[in-house]
Amino acid sequence: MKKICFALILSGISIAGVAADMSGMDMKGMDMKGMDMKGMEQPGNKAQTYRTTGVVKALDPSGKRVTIAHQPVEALGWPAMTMTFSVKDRKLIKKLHPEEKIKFEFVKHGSGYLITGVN
Ligand SMILES: [Cu+2]
Repeated sequence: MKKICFALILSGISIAGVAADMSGMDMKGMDMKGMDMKGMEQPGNKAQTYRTTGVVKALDPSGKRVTIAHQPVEALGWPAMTMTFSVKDRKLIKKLHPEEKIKFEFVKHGSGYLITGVN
């Protein structure tokens, strides 16, 4: 009788132990995901950089703005849309052509968005 009770208690403990380990692992996984995202999007507390792809629709003659039909930007909750971005460096815009498909990165800049890199 005592032995049976002991065995039940032991198995009870091991089951609880496994359950605790598993929930611990799940939480660790979630924490790490959150940390990874923060780490990637806010390196050294600089402005957050967003990345997406799009098609160049219009190039402003001033060389400082470009209109892009871009894919959704999950980090901003943006659907796919066509919008105009400022461009940090005129050299970036010189490489672009209408209807060209590009991968680009941008940051929030004042009330608008500024493209900081194209590839
Ligand atoms: Cu947009």
